[in-house]
Amino acid sequence: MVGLKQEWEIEPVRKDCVLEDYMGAEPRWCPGCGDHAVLNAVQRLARDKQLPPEKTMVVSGIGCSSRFPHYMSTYGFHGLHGRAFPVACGIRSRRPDLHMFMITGDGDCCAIGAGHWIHAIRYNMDLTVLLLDNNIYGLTKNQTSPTTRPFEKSNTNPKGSYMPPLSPISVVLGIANRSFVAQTIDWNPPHLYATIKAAYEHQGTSFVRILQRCPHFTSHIFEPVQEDHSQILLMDHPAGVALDEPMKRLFPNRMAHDPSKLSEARDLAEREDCYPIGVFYKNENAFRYDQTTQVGLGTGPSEKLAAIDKALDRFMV
Ligand SMILES: Cc1ncc(C[n+]2csc(CCOP(=O)(O)OP(=O)(O)O)c2C)c(N)n1
Ligand code: SF4
Ligand SMILES: [Mg+2]
Repeated sequence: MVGLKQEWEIEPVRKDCVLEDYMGAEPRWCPGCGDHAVLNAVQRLARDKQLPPEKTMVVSGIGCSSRFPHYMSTYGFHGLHGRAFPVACGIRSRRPDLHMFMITGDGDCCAIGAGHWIHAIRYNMDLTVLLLDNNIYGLTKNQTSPTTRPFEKSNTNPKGSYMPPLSPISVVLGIANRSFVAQTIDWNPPHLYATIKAAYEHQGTSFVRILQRCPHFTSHIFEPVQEDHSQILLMDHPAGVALDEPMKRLFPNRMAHDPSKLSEARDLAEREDCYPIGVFYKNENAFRYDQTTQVGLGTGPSEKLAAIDKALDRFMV
């Protein structure tokens, strides 16, 4: 079914979709930018899940990462800076039939969009949210973001950032009704793919922070982590990200973490000696606001009029 109005609906002839069916415009990110890897993972997932392109929606704010919808051959909305969450929630509140991805950056989500971020996580609508965190404002050419580490120099802090960085994972774990919180890295395609897949399969708002390389401005930040696998802590649990043997061999630091344990998840999120990757927290039974906003979706014009009349009748004198 395609179209908002019933009389406009057409039924497309279904065929098997290949990767090219999800590829939009030629990506204009810098060579080596981690955004390319995330795009590849989302396109592969869409192909593997055979998501109908006309039923798939990618919403973003503004930033390098937020150019994402242009590069998908699906529906998309490249919105306003910091406003990806309200746009995505608005669409989801009326369209239960869509497969929805939301792309945001550390500036877009954690700075200007922070108010919307908090409430959207609490609404727990069915959205796969990918935060591409390169620790910097990339698009506007090198300004300190809320996740920039102390002493990192940028155009806004030429002598180095003064502030302790905000931990997006700790923030989300602290919000009421959060239901899926994970972290991954853009430079390990199997873990990136498996994390996005687990997020997509979760019913509710799945929040994934992706440590994202920005070779143009912050190459020195994740390059050492890429070289030294011991800086990664692999969270291992049957309810978390599916790990294969090569992944386990690559990352020697592993620990069992049950994603139903919130306080353990919070302790892990606060660790500064390593980057934990995998699922911190998952709750499949959290309240979903979209299930309330979607009530009455099939109501036709005459039924709506009758309902309004009935409501107004209560005020008759
Ligand atoms: C209301 C508003 N304020 C500021 C800007 C300028 N602006 C555009 S993108 C951006 C920061 C992008 O950083 P981030 O979200 O981390 O994305 P990245 O480019 O790093 O992927 C800013 C400040 C804007 N477009 N709109
Ligand atoms: S500036 Fe950084 S984030 Fe933006 S496209 Fe280039 S490498 Fe990617
Ligand atoms: Mg950024």
